[in-house]
Amino acid sequence: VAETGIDAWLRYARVPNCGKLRHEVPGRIVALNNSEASPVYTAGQELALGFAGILDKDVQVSDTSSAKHHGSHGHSGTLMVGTVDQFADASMDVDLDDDELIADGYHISISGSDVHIIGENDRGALYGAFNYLNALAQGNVPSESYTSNPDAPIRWVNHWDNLQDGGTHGSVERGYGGESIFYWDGSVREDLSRVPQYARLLASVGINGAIVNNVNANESMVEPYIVQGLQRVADLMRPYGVQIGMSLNFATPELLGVLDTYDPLNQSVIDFWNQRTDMIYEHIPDLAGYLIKASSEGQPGPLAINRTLAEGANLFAKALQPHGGITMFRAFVYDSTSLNETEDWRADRANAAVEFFDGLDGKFDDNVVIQIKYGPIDFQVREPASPLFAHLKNTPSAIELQVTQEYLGQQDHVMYFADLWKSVLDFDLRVDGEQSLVKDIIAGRRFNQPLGGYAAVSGIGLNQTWLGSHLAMSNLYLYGQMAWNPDVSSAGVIEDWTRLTFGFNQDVIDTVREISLEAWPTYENYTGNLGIQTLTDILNAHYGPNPASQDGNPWGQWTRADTFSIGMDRTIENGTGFAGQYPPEVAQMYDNIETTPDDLLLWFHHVPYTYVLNSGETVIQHFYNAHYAGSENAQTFPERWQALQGKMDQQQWSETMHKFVYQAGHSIVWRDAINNFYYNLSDIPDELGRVGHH
Ligand code: GCW
Repeated sequence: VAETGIDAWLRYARVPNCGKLRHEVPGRIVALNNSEASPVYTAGQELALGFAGILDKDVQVSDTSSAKHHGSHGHSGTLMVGTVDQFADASMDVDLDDDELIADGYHISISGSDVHIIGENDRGALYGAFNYLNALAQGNVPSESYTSNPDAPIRWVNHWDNLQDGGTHGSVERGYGGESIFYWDGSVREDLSRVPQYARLLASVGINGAIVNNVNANESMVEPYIVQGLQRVADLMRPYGVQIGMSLNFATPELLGVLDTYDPLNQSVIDFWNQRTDMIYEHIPDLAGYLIKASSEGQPGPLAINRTLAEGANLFAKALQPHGGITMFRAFVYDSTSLNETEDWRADRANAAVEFFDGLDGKFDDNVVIQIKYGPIDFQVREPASPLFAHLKNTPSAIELQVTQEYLGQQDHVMYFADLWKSVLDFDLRVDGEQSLVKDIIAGRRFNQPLGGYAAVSGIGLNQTWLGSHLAMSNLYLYGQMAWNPDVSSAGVIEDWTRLTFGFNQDVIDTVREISLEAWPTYENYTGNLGIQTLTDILNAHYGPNPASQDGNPWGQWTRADTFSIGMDRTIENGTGFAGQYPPEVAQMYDNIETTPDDLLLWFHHVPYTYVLNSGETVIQHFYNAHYAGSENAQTFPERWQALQGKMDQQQWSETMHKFVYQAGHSIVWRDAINNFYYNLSDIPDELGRVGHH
């Protein structure tokens, strides 16, 4: 089947108990908006598609005109979907059971055989329909009314897609699922058929925005021929409630040759951005906003011309303000050229974000949101929560996650991000001595911000699996679920996803859940332990073991490994001072080696290889043991997967099997490369005789 995977978790495959369920769902669907661009219309179509696939039940969708005449259709009932206002306009009772709806939220009201899916807005109605279908596709007909509201207003994906890449192809930076679905040969594709399929997946898990080009942005993005192409993208996503936004290059006016400056305080620069923004909104009236990477990794920005990051961000915010757009301004600001590891013990890239944003809290316009990577470095296998979340009390913030597995096996190693993301979202930063969970800060609850939320680098491409791996799609599903409700259970989400994607076989569900929950600790074990970071090649591919590449360059992802000792001393007195960027209680915990958890020991402290951990092992012995344990576990994946043959789609099974066999082998390469590297450096053999000589 050539298309296996395209529908991902939205296959609407027939459920085993469809004969029974068919009679428990309404026999009639009414969508209270018949405009094809409306998510409510989409909801009606989607419900009909779902009933046909899941239940083998053909149901026509009718619209508002017939809504009033519903009433007694015997036991067959009516499923009606629309917004609160549309229900009222159709003279229907809007019974929310006293629950409150916020933007994008929905209430599903079940009374007898009638079902009302009531969205606070059009998008909310569509989310309610998808939620109802999610239950059906897992063999359950919802029998009680319920309400669901999103935890945070911003739930976006980011695309690092390039207009072109040397040749004609639109490539995806850190993408492992093929070419861009948006671009080709320096322009927007003619054939955008994958775009609505993708938007459908996004909508089904509550994602409401998509930045459609790389943060390392091309200045052509604001040229009319690109904007016209993006209008087509926006038109295809709008029926799914996904608003598009764009990344911009800070130096655009200069790079396009229109002006000889990009100074955010210069009136011609301000006029340039106002005019381009007005032009963009003529084509895309619901543009979500802009995403800006500035003054980082060689990208132009305000710092080079002595303007502040706030002045830079506000330039775009002011242009967007009349249109209701948002500026997402990235906190990933650091100088990748001047850090010197050997000469400066206190130099530390991890310090950059808090230092660069120092004094700026409250200086941003109301429609600026600071987008912060989950950790202070860069999507490593384990990082402490970025301390910047604790510093922005008067500025909304969003967390930046990666669905694409840049440092985490690039879709060739299995990964399931739930517990990694929770390790940051659930972390208590103790701002002002009070509970300050990262998830509460970004949702706007902790500091009373109207904006905030989630962004994830998606990485999908033209590959029929989207991400280059069937299992990797669980992370896109998970991302939407967690941005909607960060308290979802890691195990529950993967079970749902597996049922929806692979079917009802209990062995399949159990094995996918078990392997997925083991994936992160397994990978951490054979790549980088104790907070030393993912010991991958950081100079180029970010793939495969290369511990030597971390040190001796200005990128600042250092381990400071020598013949006796290892780790970044980030303590306050003797080290880089990074620990001191946290509020006092957390700073104290990390500053003190006794209270630093083992899994972040080398993130915060520089110790001899013989240092004894809380676990009782030495650092070096932990390295050896963990690498063996991780690799050993990865080597169980192929045989555990083997047992599922015939219990799920054959193509998906075999493509996944291929990945597991590869991973099992590559985990041995990782194990031996890392263990030998540290043995050669330290000359301390493995107590169990596996590494070095006795
Ligand atoms: O870690 C780096 C990635 C770059 C990326 C950058 C960023 C888009 O390796 O590929 O650039 O982070 O997040 O800006």
